[in-house]
Amino acid sequence: MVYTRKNQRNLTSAERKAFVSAVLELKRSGGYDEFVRTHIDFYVSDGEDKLRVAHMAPSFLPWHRQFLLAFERSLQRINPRVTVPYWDWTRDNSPASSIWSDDFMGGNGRRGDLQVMTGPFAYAHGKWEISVNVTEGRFLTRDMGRPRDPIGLPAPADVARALDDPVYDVAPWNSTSTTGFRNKTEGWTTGSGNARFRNHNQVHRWVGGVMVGAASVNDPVFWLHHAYIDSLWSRWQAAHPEAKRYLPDVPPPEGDPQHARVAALNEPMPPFNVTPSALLDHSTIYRYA
Ligand code: CU1
Ligand code: CU1
Repeated sequence: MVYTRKNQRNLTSAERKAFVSAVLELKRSGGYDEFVRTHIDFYVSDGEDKLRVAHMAPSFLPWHRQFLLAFERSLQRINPRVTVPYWDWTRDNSPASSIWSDDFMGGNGRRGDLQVMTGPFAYAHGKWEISVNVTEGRFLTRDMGRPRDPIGLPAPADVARALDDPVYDVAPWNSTSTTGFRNKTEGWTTGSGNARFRNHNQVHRWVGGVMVGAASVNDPVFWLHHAYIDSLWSRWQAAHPEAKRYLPDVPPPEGDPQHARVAALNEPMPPFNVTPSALLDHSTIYRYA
C-alpha cells in the first residue's frame, strides 16, 4: 500500500499525537539514537579525502531519502499508521507557526542556554535526553532566527531557483558546485556568514541549537525538514522529465579529484546497501499530499 506523507500543518491532533508517541517510543527503546549515530558517522566534509555520501555530494538527496525511509519503517513498527510529515518552511516560517506547538515539536530555546522548555521533547519533561552528541549537551536546544546574527527562512523564490535548474548536479560534485539542483537545494554558496547557507542549510541554521551540525538528528524537526527536501526532489523530477535524474551516472575516473569520493548512479551509499538508482522513484512506496 502506497502511504501518504502529509504537510504537518494539516495533521489532525490525533495524527500529531501518534507521530510524537512513536518518536518517543523509538527514543525510549534506543532505536532513535542509532539514527543520530549514523548521521554523525557519515558527516564527512568535502575537505576530507574519502568517500562522502550524505552531504556536500550528489547523493545528498538519495542518501537522506533512504535515511528517512529507515526511520519511517522504525516508526511504523511501533504504529503502522504513522508516516513522516513534512514542514514547508516557505509557508510556516515563524517561531509562532503551529509546528512549534506544545503538542508537536515544542517551542524555541530559552535565552541563555537555549534549552527548549516546552513540548514533548523538552528535557525537563523527562523523555528526551540527548545521549549521542558531538558536544556535552544533554538537552534539546534551539535558537530560531539567530537573534544575535539574524537569518531568515528561505522564501518560495529561493526554492524556485533550485527547482528551475534543469541539471541534477555538476562537477566537482561538492559544496563548490555553483549550479545544479542538488547544491542549490543542499545550499552551499561561496558567500560568507549567513549568506553561505541557502535552502536546506539555511533552515538548519535558522532553527539553530542542535540542528546545526552533525548531531542535528537529535531535534525531531530534522525529519520534517528532510521530508520537505525529499518532496522538492520529486517536484524537480516532475518539472524536468527530460533530465538525467541523477548525476554522475558513471564514477569519476582515476585522476579526477573526486575519484572514489562520490557515489555514482549505480554505486552503493554506505551504510545502506542501496544505490541512488534504486531510490529515484518513490511512487510505489509513498506519495506527498
Ligand atoms: Cu544530513
Ligand atoms: Cu539536513
